[in-house]
Amino acid sequence: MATRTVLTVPTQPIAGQRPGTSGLRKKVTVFEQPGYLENFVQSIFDSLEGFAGQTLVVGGDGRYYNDRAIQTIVRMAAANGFGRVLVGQHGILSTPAASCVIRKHQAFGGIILSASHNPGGPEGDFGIKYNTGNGGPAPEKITEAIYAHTQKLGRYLTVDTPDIALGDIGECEVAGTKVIVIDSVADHAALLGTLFDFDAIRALLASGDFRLCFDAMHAVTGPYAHALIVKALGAPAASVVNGVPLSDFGGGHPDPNPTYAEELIQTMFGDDAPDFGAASDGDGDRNMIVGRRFIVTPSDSLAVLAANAHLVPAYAGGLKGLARSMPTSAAVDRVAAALGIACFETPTGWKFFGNLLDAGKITLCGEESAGTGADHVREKDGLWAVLFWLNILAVRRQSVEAIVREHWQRFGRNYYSRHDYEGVDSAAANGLMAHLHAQLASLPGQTIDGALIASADDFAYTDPVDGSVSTGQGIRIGLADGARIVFRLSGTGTEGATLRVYLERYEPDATQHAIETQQALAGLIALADRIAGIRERTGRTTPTVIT
Ligand code: VG1
Ligand code: CO
Repeated sequence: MATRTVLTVPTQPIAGQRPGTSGLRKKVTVFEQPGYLENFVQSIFDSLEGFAGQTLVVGGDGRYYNDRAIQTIVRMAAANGFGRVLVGQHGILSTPAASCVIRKHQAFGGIILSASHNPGGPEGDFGIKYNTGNGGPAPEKITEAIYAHTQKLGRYLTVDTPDIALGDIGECEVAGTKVIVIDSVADHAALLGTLFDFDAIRALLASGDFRLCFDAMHAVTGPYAHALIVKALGAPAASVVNGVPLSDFGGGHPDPNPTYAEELIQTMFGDDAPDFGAASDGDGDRNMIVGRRFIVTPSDSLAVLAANAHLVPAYAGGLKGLARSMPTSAAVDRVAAALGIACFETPTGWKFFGNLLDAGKITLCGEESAGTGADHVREKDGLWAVLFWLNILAVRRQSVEAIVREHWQRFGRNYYSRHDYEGVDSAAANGLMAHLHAQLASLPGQTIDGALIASADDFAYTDPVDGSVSTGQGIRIGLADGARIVFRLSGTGTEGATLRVYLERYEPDATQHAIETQQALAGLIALADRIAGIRERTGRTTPTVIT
């Protein structure tokens, strides 16, 4: 092996490098500042122990700055003594694929470059996060250690070597470290192939009376969707739209919700709508499921998957348990109760599912933000959810809408909506949260506009596996009739603050299941404003996005 000529570059701490809900996300222009990326990467390495000679996985969602960042990280990984670096071809690895690759190749960990659903391009956002050897996002203990290190580091290590050829699958050497450019799709596609009944899905697609549309939103899932939906399952190539990853996502906002995935919604509500529609986000970990003229709420989707898991080969033997993030609707709790298994309630962010999955306490989990996943990897997995739905549809041969309506009939309906107020003045948003905090003790027992408030707290979570405690995870207000309002500030935004208001009301009566969601929640929406003073404090009369 060639000797490493490691360069020690002096640097200074940069303020504000604290990872949020899912890694460090900033404007590209911030990341392009000299030393910004290097400082953070060195802080990751300095916070870890025992990786000498081990494997690091590196890949991203292909957004602007992805390739340059990868070259920097490869040099720094070599300088810091990793033995091997696995990089996705063209720098591409969806978040679930990266998780799969880390696990399959027994890597020490991985660095994923993505700002997920945030817009890309030179004026857009960039992001970086570290995943541990289980393939999952680093827990808070590690992200906090990384942040602490960014505030004191004085140097970073790199080597002076040429760029590697990201387009060519194969092996090369960077200052004594083996760098392998791998197929971005193969490992993940092979893993998904072991979970679902591909024959049944193939038969459904070949039956002639089923059509689907998958919108990759010009983000990372295009190549994955082609490999799985078109090549492996035999759907026509035109079933995948916007399937070529672009560094600015075609100017779009790769967030699979009815507002930003407008094109898919138009297709699915059009005259010649296909039977099944789906979209994924920037880094491929989220999913939106749409039936013909029928949108499936992510919280309902999780519940439907859990209730139908016995139809899928990988889960036919039973589920160990279920989990959802706190703001996610309780629809899945009812399924867990019916199955007689545990249902855990975690803070927002996939990192909180990792211990439960590792400990074998849960099999499926999900979030209201359109993330669903299972124990096959340690990230949420967009295409996994799509294949799961296709598997169910192939067995049940009913429409998406019929399946969801039957589900409500059996379990009752959790009317649910999230209202996002994006780009709110940070001081105003913090003021609103402080105002809520100040009311926590006095709210229970009060009747406001006819609604009796039963509970009010700031959600704290004690991890049942390692006992770690996470506080300040969102304000919950529970009404005596079981309805619920949750307020939290986003931890993924890069401009001002984003206030998220989550609204939920349970309706057991099947004759009341056809109400339009916003109408069904109108009383709660008004109550949320009354308690938090949203309009008055943010100056907004309507949310930016309603999902
Ligand atoms: C949002 C979602 C959360 C999700 C996170 C990362 O976080 O609400 O459920 O885990 O994004 O998803 P926040 O803090 O903005 O509410 V992704 O697809 O951006 O990796
Ligand atoms: Co994502």
